[in-house]
Formats: sequence, structure tokens, C-alpha cells
Amino acid sequence: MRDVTIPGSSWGNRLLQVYDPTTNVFAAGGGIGQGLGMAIGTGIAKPDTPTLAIIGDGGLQVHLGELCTLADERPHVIVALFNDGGYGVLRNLQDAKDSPRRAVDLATPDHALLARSLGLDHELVTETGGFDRALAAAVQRRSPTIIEIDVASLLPRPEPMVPPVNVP
Ligand SMILES: Cc1ncc(C[n+]2csc(CCOP(=O)(O)OP(=O)(O)O)c2C)c(N)n1
Ligand SMILES: [Mg+2]
Repeated sequence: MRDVTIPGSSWGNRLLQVYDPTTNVFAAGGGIGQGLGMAIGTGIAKPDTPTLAIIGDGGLQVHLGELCTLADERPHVIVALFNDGGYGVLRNLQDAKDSPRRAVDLATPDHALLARSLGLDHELVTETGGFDRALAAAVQRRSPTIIEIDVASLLPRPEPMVPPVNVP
């Protein structure tokens, strides 16, 4: 499940290999945040298959209450939470226009504390290789997990504007 976040719309929409259309969930209307609810529904519908949800920190805050549903229902949903401290795509657009940043750097909850308060597993990823390990562990555990990716610590740094990708 891909919410409307930069990793979702840059490589997620372009490079992720999809072999079965029923495994490809996307909020076509483009509203941020509804992805978590859609991922929970997917996880309940397909209990034997882990559901990976790619969600940004801004989108998550819009539908934060869905974390309680995740804790209640406990489907096998793994949330890859890309935390860049705000509305990254809008921040990039404002910077590209040399306009002052306005309402894009957001107060961000401590997701580790938030997850703990709901009995959800949480792992923080601060380097590229860490994601594979965290994902493999979450798939094994079969319990809902938030893998929080600290975008600012990733190297190489994501480009502000990702050019079109040619796939052979
Ligand atoms: C409900 C809703 N409100 C506002 C927007 C406009 N919008 C599009 S992307 C975006 C930022 C999303 O931030 P985040 O989920 O953190 O992803 P990032 O861009 O930082 O990767 C916003 C506010 C939207 N698409 N849907
Ligand atoms: Mg963000």
C-alpha cells in the first residue's frame, strides 16, 4: 500500500515490481493518510500475507487514530514510516520557488513512544541497510510493526525532485 509520500510516488509508483494487481493498493484520489486504514483493511482481508504500507509522517498524522485500529485488530501490517519532519513534497516545492517555508515543517510525535503506548512494535532505521533487517524481522514476527525511517540520515540523500525513470 502506497500513501502519498515522496518514496511512494518516486520509486514506489515507478520501480516497485507488481505481479498481481490485487497486491497493489493506492489511494487514487491522492489524499494523504488514508493509506493506513487501507493497509489495515488489506491486512484483514489477506491474513496470510504481510501487508507493507509506505506512509509519510505528515500523512500518518492526518489519520493518527488508525494506529489504535492497528493495535485493536493486530493484522500483519508493517508500516514503513518515512519521517522527514513534515510535508516534504510541499517543502521541496516551496524551496524550488525560493519562497519562505510555510506550514511544512511539522511538530512530529515521538513514534517510538507512541507505538509503545499502543503495544505496537517499533524500529528506527537510520541507515540504508537497516531497513532490510527490520523488514525481515517484522515479517517473521507476524505482528503489526512500525519501521520508522529517519529520512534525514539516509545516504545518499534523496533528491528533492526525482526525474522520470526509464524502465527497460
Ligand atoms: C488530505 C490531503 N491534504 C493535503 C494534501 C496535500 N499534500 C500532498 S502531499 C502532502 C505532504 C505529505 O507529507 P508526508 O506524508 O510526510 O510525505 P512527504 O511528502 O514528506 O514524503 C500534502 C499535504 C493531500 N494530498 N491530501
Ligand atoms: Mg514527510
